[in-house]
Amino acid sequence: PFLMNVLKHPKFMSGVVDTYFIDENPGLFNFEASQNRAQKLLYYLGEVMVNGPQTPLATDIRPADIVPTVPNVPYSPTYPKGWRDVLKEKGPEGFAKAVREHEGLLLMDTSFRDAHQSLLATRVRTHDLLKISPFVANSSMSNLFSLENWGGATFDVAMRFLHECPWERLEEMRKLIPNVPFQMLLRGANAVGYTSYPDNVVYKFCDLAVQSGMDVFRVFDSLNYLPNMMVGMEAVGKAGGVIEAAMSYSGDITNPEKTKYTLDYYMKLADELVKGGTHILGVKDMAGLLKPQAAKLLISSLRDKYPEMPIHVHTHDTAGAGVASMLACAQAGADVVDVAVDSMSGMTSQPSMGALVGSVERTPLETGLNPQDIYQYSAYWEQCRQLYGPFECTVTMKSGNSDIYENEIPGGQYTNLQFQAFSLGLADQFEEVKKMYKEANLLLGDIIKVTPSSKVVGDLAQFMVQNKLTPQMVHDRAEDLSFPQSIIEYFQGYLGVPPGGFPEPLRTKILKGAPIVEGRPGETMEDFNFSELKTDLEEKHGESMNDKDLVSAALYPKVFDDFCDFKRKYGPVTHLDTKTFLVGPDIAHEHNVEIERGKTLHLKTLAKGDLDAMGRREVFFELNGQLRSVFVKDNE
Ligand code: 3PY
Ligand code: ZN
Repeated sequence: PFLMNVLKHPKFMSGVVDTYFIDENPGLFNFEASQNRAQKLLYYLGEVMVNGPQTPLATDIRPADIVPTVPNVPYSPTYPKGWRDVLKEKGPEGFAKAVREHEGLLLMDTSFRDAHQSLLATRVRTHDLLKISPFVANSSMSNLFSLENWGGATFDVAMRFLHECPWERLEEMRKLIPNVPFQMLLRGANAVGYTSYPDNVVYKFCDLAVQSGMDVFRVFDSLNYLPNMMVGMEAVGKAGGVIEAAMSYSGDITNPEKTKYTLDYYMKLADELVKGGTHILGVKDMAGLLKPQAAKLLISSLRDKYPEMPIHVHTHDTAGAGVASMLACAQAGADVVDVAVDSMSGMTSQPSMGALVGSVERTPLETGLNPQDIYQYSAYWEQCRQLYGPFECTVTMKSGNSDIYENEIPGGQYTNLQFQAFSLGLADQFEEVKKMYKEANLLLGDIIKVTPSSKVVGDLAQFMVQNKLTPQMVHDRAEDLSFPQSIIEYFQGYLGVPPGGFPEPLRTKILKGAPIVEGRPGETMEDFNFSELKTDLEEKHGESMNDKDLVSAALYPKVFDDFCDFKRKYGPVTHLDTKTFLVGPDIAHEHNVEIERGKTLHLKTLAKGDLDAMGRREVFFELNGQLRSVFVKDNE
């Protein structure tokens, strides 16, 4: 095989080789690696065929037999200029200024992140994202303010369930979309995790994210706790990214009975974020509570006070008022609002791109997005979505739900809680959990609810339903109940401090003398030791680890270890098409797997053998015309 590689090498064929030829072309030795990778993939496919899906499926719907049609884009040697060109030319401050000066309404498309986090359990794979990426770069989608494509739950889910590297996803998308800014969701001092990390982890994460192609960072904290937000903001700023500090919206500023999260509260918080150096002011309405009237009041007040500050608003369409609210924001002076492409919009996702674009057509707020492009883009996503039937929220969710105005459950969590209850056959229990969610929130101090604080509220609500506890009983019996760990940690101060502080005497009763973290949790944490981690990981996995691997491991130690073990065993499963990845190939099915550019495996699945004396089955394939087989232990 080495000789074959040499003979096919273009430089060798052209005759211009000297004695350094081999040294300069280490790729000549790649034949072993690729054969190895092919064999590992066969082993993966065999495993799925013998023992079933290797990633847990949530519904009975099978992935559709469909190859989503990628819309054609006219070939052009250059990309249309987009907002990323402005960012590269002018830097974050100049970019913010240009956004503010722009006349029409700008849109962020969440289809690559929040939309599928909300509707498909964050399961959309790099494979399907990359296919539609050239269309985003070359169509009128290139006029988007940004494409939200990273952060939030995607980092964790990519490794844990999709067995792919989140950094590679980002870098691959960047290669295909050089002109549209990428945006991510950063959970402040929690980075892309569920708890506080030492500051140097957050700094390194942001630095590497910018190096890998990230542009705009929406920084929030799940309690709107300013010191936590500041760490994220500083880390982004230092890395050279665009800081979008976002206030998480709760309550209803137009309701005089709601006295905690008032217009005054948000104006003061905005002041701190502006003083703290944000480039863009974000309003993050994670539960879809920002009704049009409140949107008008909040955004126009911010607009008046900060005439030069770009304002970017995020919402979820859970109740069904998303388009109306985003329109109200735009009319009140927001520069950018969030939408998801039509077929990935609505319900707990973002409001519809096509609906909003249509609503402002031929007005001064015109978006620059061509409806014809939206239809094609949406058609791709509609087909793609069929591949993810096993994670489809519409198995249980059939419509919008305005009860979020009462319970304030964030979009992504609403889907999860409903799913959990329905899949346990406890549809009625969902109604109970929602009611208790409201009570749990009040017990915890009427807090901001978004990852990870929303998990604390959800855990307490479920705990109360399971143990048939009323709020009064929680108060009375707090010292004797064994609360879920998340609740104890919240009261210990591991997430930071909620507005108005922790409720007493409940805190003292629940903690029973457990230690308390004062102030910002990261402040008292020792720097994370990356060089020690490197040595440990390299020893454990027998391969060299780069900085991105180290950050993945610092954020998610166990998930990262499992990811490495999986990759070593099964190879680059990210190259498999989604149906094959999830449920394996059918017998006689033929397909191509491009394991690297220009290197394609032609695979045909032939047969699955009988159980042998050792409890194994032999699975037969044709790989590039040659018969191959793997033995897989049957776990039945
Ligand atoms: C996340 O933190 O992942 C969110 O989407 C919060 O809204
Ligand atoms: Zn969201």
